[in-house]
This record gives sequence, structure tokens and C-alpha cells, in this order.
Amino acid sequence: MRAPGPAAGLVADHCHKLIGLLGPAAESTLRDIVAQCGQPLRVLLVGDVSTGKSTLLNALLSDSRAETAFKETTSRVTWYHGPHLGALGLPDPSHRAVAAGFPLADRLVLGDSPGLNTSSENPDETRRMMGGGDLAGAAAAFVCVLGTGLVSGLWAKHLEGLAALSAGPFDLVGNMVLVMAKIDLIDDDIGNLERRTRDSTPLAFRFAGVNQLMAAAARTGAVDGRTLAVLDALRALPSFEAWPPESWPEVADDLSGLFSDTDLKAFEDSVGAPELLPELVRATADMDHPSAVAAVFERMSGLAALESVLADIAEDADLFTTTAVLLRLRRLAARLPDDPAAQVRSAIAAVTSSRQYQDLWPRAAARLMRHTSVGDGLDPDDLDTALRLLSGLTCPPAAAAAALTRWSARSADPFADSRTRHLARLVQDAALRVLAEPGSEETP
Ligand SMILES: Nc1nc2c(ncn2[C@@H]2O[C@H](COP(=O)(O)OP(=O)(O)OP(=O)(O)O)[C@@H](O)[C@H]2O)c(=O)[nH]1
Ligand SMILES: [Mg+2]
Repeated sequence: MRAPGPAAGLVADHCHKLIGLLGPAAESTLRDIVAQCGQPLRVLLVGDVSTGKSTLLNALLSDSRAETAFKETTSRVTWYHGPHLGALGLPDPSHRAVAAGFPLADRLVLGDSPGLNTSSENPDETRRMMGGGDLAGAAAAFVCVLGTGLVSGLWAKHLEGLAALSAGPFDLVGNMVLVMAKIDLIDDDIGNLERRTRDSTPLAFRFAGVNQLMAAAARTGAVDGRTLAVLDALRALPSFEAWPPESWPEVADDLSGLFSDTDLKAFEDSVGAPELLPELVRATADMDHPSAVAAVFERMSGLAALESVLADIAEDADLFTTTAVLLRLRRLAARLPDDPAAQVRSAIAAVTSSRQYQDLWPRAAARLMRHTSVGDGLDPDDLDTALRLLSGLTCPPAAAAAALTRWSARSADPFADSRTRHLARLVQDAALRVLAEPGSEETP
């Protein structure tokens, strides 16, 4: 298992001591912080009712664990975790834990949550996790599953609030992943949607478009011999060249008598919009095994791109988890009477002055350079060397020396903004560390 790492480990040590010092007043929050520091990155799926969160979760789990339906369905927060974690420490007694082996289980704990835009009390826990209550920060990253089309003004505000609350001092990027859901129902090009969304909010977010139905079908064994039979029958239709069909009843008419209603419904529920059928039928021509067809479903679903974003975030679990738990500790201190609050604040100060915490800065800087406009305009070699230095990867001394010259000039540039100067100093420090290593002076 990949637990977050040294900085989160240090927070956990301090919280253990605080539990002894502070007693019951803060115990449940502190215990959950300790649990969070020892677990893989907690990622919560959030979004409005019926945007397809649970369907997406099933795809990520490669298993139909979560209930899905075209009505308000999920009523409590459920955390899915690798079975190797044993009994999972949970943020709140109302939450549930389910052990499941899934592709990213060694790196993530995935939470499904009730939809937000409802007057029922189901989403109360989700709101507390997003909005500054005791539970805020119990998830260190969020996958925001958005309904079809552009991001609404309301959601942009939600996301900006969530980012402001969870970014911490590192100006963190990457803990907010925006998923444009049900892409089969979207006419617009996904790249355009992403660009327009980025233009409409200053938020730095990661982005993926997913057809969750195809993703879940590909991953849960729903692509089977019946799927192949329906695709073959569609391919054999005399009207095939005159497609696309506009509705599922129209497809059912074309195939009347060949399949049961149940089989056709199962097929519809694994594809989504009928407009996808021409592409699907063509892409699966000559395929005679469900696993080959499932691979086409997988490709058309876009799920792999989302998984690679999640895997990338998990690489910096220490950064994200430490940020989240320190923010939780700050909120805890704000709620406590003076003396215990001072003890919590001194634990925070001990962490933030530690080597382990200082080592998080270059990691955060590398993220800023990769995922925001900070890296724009840099020569690709320059950017590559800076990222290698910040990520602690091997870097030839000659390249480190050249980077030191360039980035020293940037850090001293009085016209650069303070964030750029700070980043430049971090690259300088990393270059100096490489040049101080034994043997570096011998290399030309
Ligand atoms: N067309 C299409 N429909 C989808 C897709 N993903 C999910 N759905 C349908 O959307 C409906 C809601 O899916 P759920 O996964 O239950 O949605 P949810 O966001 O978990 O809903 P709540 O738990 O009530 O908040 C179901 O009828 C799904 O079949 C998709 O990619 N395309
Ligand atoms: Mg649900």
C-alpha cells in the first residue's frame, strides 16, 4: 500500500500526542486525521443528483458495487478501499466503508456521495465535507461530476469555494478534477467545452470527459455475447448506411423480433446515446470476442484519461493529504478554547517548520508549472529541466548549472510576479542541491 508519506506521517505523530493532551473535545477529528494520514489519498466524487457519480464509481471499481438509477439514489457517503487496508478509519459515523479490489486501490480511497441539488437531507454530509464544517478536508481531492454541457455559474462558484477552502499555502493544483459526464449526450466537442470552462473560471482544475455507461460496461463484464449479437444485427441492417438512429425506440423497431426487451435495454444501458451506434458498429466490425469489443467500449468511454489524472494526483498523496489535514487542524484550533487551540497551533507550527513539510514545496511548484499558465512561454528544455529538478529526478550537472543561471535571473527579476519569483527560488535551490552532490564538479 502507498500511504501518503513523510509529511503526513509527521502530522499523524503530532495528532497522536494531541489526543493524549486534549482529551475527548477533539478526539474524533484527531483520530480521523491520524487515519487519513495513514491511508491512500481520499478522493470524493461529488455532483448533482443523477449526474452519474455512482456509475462512474462502478467503472473505477470495475465492479457494480454502487446502486445507480435515474432518480435520487445514493443516500450516504460510502468509501471504497482496497481490502488490504483492513477496517478503515472513517471521517464520520454516518459514513460507510466497503472493501473492494480495484485498479487504483493501492493509491486511492474513493468516496461516493449523495447528489447535492436536492431538498432531502441526504447531501448534508457531502456539504459538510465541502463547505468548512468539521468534515471539510476529510477528502483531500474531489472529482466533480458535472451534468451535461457547460459548467453552470452555480457549479463554478461551488468549485471556486471548494478550491479556496482546500488549496492551502501551496496554491495547490490538481485536487479538483472536473469530469464532464455522459459525454454521449453532449453535441459539443469536449476540447471546446474544456476551453470554454477554463475561460469562465479562474480555477485551476484537471479535466476529463467520460461516458460512464460505456466505462462501467467495459469494466464490469456487461459487454458479452449478447452485445456482440446486437452489434452484428445492427451491422446487417439494410438501413445501416442511412443512419444515425435518433432514438432507442427507433433502434428497437429496426431490430424487432430479434432480441428480447431485456436484452435491448441492457444494450442501451451499456452504450448511452444511440448517436454513438454508427461509430461503435464500425469500430467493432470483424470482432468476434467480447473482450475485443469491451476494449472499444473502454476507449470510447474516456475513462483511462481520468484514471491517469487520478494516478498522477496520487503520486503526490503526501502533498495533498498533508495540505488537507493541516487545514483541518487550523479549523479545529479555531473551534477550541484558548489553551487547547494553542497546543494545536504549536503542533501545526512544528510540522510546517519541518524538513518533511519544506520538501513538499518543490513538488507543489512542479504541479503549478505543469498544470497552470506559470510554465507557459518557457523553452521546453528549460521547463523539462526545472520539472526534473523540482521533482528530485536525476539531472545532469551541466543542465543544473544552466538552469541555475536562468532561474537566478528570474528570481531576481523585479518585474516578475511574486509567485514566479518564489518558483524560481525553488528551482535555484534544487539546482544548487544537485551541484553540491559529490562528483558533480567533475562532469563538464
Ligand atoms: N446517457 C448516459 N447516461 C448515464 C451515464 N452515466 C450514468 N447514466 C445514467 O444516469 C442515471 C443516474 O446515474 P447514477 O450513477 O445513479 O447517478 P448519481 O449521480 O450517482 O445519482 P445520485 O446518487 O442520486 O446522486 C442512471 O439512469 C444512469 O444509467 C452516461 O455516461 N451516459
Ligand atoms: Mg449515486
